Amino acid sequence: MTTDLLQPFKLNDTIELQNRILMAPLTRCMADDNLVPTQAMVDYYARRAEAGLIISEATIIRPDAQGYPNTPGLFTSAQIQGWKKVTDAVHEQGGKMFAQLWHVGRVAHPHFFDGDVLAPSAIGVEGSVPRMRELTYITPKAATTADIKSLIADYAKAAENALEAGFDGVEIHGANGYLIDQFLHYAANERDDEYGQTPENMSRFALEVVDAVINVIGADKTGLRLSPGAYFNMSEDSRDKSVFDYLLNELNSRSLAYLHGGIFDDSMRFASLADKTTSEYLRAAYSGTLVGVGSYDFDTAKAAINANKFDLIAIGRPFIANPDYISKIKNAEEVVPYSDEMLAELI
Ligand code: FNR
Ligand code: 8K6
Repeated sequence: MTTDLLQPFKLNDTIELQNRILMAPLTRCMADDNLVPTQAMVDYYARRAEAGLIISEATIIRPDAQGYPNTPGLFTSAQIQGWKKVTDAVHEQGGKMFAQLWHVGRVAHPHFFDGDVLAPSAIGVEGSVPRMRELTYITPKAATTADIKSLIADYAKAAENALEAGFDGVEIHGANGYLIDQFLHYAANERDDEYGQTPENMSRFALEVVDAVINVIGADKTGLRLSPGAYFNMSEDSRDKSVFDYLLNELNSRSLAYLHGGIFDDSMRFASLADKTTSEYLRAAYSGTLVGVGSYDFDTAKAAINANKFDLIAIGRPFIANPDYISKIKNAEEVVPYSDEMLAELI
């Protein structure tokens, strides 16, 4: 029997999705200067409510989490109220939406806030903030144990704020070279305390964030994104797989809503993952619901799900180009190809 991606999917006892096609988290840098979602963002997300689940663009948990201009937040009451308008509009159209909780760690820039740039270790990245080339990245401060405790508490607070803002749950952004991922990779983590050096220690921050969020909103409302194939602002290290092996084994006992791979092209194979693709590696190591992503279209996603490579598909760029992506799939209409110029406005 073949799986129909357009039929409902039960994520768990509390959440049922209207189909298996998720809108991937997509940073658009369009919040107002107080990092509050705008009416244009309300309309943009509402137009995509036919997705099985919308995952919001990455949303910062506190001021020092920011590394790009006008990325929305979830730490002030104005931001919570702004997101409430978005989630109300999505719910009115019959959709569901999770907030992606974000801290960029060492790719934060003090241009955006007062205070230190925090990271696992004082190892900077080359380069500068995209589209703001004058903002060169600085060497971060290695987070103290007290900093780490406050970061964990702020992820939990942001999760609580997300529910207050009407989200159906959250996706913890543990991927793409940002804070949580920095702890998980040897290239960014040279700590010699209980957060570094061994797979168990390097997984500790990720697991403490996951457990703190679960504690506040429940595992059924908590998803996690991971990108074991290090590729963005990070270099590959053959020891990284042992960290993810440990982490995924621990996650197997957490009953998360889902685990989501983070990758732009899921046909890429990683030497550090025993030559597997992101989804192949995650499928083998993780026993819960897996979301695949990365340069899929409807047909390739359907084939992958029917081959049991993952359970749900997240679609990113095609959703930028096609607000009515799901209708087009249902009606077998042609999908408009994505191009980078489309990032200039929200359609
Ligand atoms: C992204 N991606 C991304 N990922 C994430 O976890 N949080 C984010 O905020 C963003 N932002 C973002 C912005 C833009 C403009 C792009 C193109 C991508 C990655 C995205 O979620 C997805 O993994 C990739 O786009 C691959 O999927 P598609 O586009 O091939 O379906
Ligand atoms: C100031 C105008 C802003 C216009 C939108 C910009 C979108 C920027 C996207 C940044 C993205 C982050 C995620 C990405 C990973 C890329 C990896 C190769």
